[in-house]
Amino acid sequence: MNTPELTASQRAIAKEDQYGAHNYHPLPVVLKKGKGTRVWDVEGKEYFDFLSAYSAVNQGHCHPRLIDVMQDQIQELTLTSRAFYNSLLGEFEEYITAYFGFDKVLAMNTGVEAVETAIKLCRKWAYRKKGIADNQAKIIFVENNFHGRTLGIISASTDPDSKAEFGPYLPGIVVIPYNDYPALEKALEDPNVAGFLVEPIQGEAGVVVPDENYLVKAHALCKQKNVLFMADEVQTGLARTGKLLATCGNCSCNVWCENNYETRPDILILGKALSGGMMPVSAVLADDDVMLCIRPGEHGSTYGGNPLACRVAMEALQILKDESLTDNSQLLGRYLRLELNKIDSPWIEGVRGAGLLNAILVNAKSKETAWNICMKLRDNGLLAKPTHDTIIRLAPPLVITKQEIDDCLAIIRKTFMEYTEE
Ligand code: IF1
Repeated sequence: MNTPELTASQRAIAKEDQYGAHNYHPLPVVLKKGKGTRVWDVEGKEYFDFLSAYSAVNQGHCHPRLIDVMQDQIQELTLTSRAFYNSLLGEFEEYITAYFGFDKVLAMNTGVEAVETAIKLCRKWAYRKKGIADNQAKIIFVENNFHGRTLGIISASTDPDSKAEFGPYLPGIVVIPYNDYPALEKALEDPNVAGFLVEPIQGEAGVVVPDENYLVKAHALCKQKNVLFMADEVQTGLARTGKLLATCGNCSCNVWCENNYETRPDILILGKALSGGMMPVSAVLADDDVMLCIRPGEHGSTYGGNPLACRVAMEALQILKDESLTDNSQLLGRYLRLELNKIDSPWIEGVRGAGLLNAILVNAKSKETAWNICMKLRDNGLLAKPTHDTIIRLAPPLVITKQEIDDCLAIIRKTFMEYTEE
C-alpha cells in the first residue's frame, strides 16, 4: 500500500518491522550509501560513521581497492567449495600466515563460525594431544563475553538477552570473572581444562580494557598449565585498537611490525575487517601442533576459503599496511580520548578505550540514557551505537583524518552542550 505521508526512512523502517523478524532494535536511520568515514541516509543526509559496522569497515566504506579486486574476481571465479582446490586459497593461506606469523590457517565466513572452529580445534587437541579423557574437555570463558550467537557460544554467555530460553546449553564450559588472575589460577587447577578463550578488550561489555599485566600473566599461566590461549580478535584485531592485534606488543606499525606479539595466542580468531566490510570472511590461525589435530572431513564450510573471499581478504590486509592504519588508529585514538576528556559535561563520567575503539561512559544519574544521546548525535550528523544504558561506543573507520576527528569532536561537544543548556 502506498502511504505518501511517510518519509522514505519511515517507509523503510515500517517494512522491516512488518516483514523482518524483530531480533534487533536499530537506531532509526536508514542508510543507502557509504564512502570512507561517511554514510548517507535515504533522504540524503550525511553522517560520520562512528560504529564502522562493529569494526568491520576499518578500511572505510566501499574502499576503491576492495571494489576493484571484487569486480575483477567476480568475473573470474567466486565459489568452488572445498571439494576441489582453487587457485587463490593457497595464495591467501601463505599470505595471512606470513602476515600474522602462524604455521596454518583455517578459513571460515562469519566471526562466530571462526569462534566455533577454535573451540572444536581446542577440543580435538585436548583429546589427541593433551590426553584428556573423551568428552571431558573444558574451556574457560570470562563473564560479559561476546563471541557471537550460535547455540554453542551463547552457552558461554552471561548476558540473559543472548542466552535465556535458548537452552539446553553446551556442556564443558566454565565461566570466570574477567580481568581476575586468581580466578583463572583456580580454574586452571582442573586438569581437564583444555583452553582459555578471551577477547583481549571486551567489546559488547562496553569497551573494557583489562589491567596492563592481566593478559601477559594469563598467557604465561596457560602455557605453564598446557592450556591453549585463544584470542577472539574478531573486533579488536586488524588495527582497531592501535596495534595490528590487541595481543601485539607495543608496535609502531609505520615500521611494519614483524609479528611482535606480547601474548601470542595458540589460536588466533579473526573476522569482520578481514574483508573490509565486503562480505563475511573469518579465519582461525594456529601452529601445526594444534591445527593438524583436525583431519580431512572433520570440519569445513561451503563458502569458507572461496576465491572471492581470498582475494578480498588479502587486499583488505594489504590496505592496513599500505595506509598505516595501525599508526593512524593509535595516534588519532589517543588524540580523540584526550579531547573527549576535556569536554566539561556533567553527563560524561569517563572515557576509555584503545586506538579507535573507545567509549564514553554516561553518568548513570543523568536523566538521559546513552540511547537518547545517540539520537541527538544522529541529529547532529554522527552515528554511534549505545551499549547497555550508559555506554556510547565510538569507533570510526581507521582511515579517518585528524581534520575529520576535529569535526566529529565538534559534533560531540555541541551535543553535550545542548544538554548542559537544558
Ligand atoms: C550482532 C556486540 C560488537 C564479536 C567478537 C565474535 C563475534 C563478534 C568479539 C561474532 C560480533 C557483533 C555482532 C553484532 C553486534 C556485535 C557486537 F555489540 F554484540 F558485541 F561488535 F560489539 N567475536 N560482534 O564482537 O561475529 O558472527 O557476528 O561475524 O549484531 O550480533 P559474527
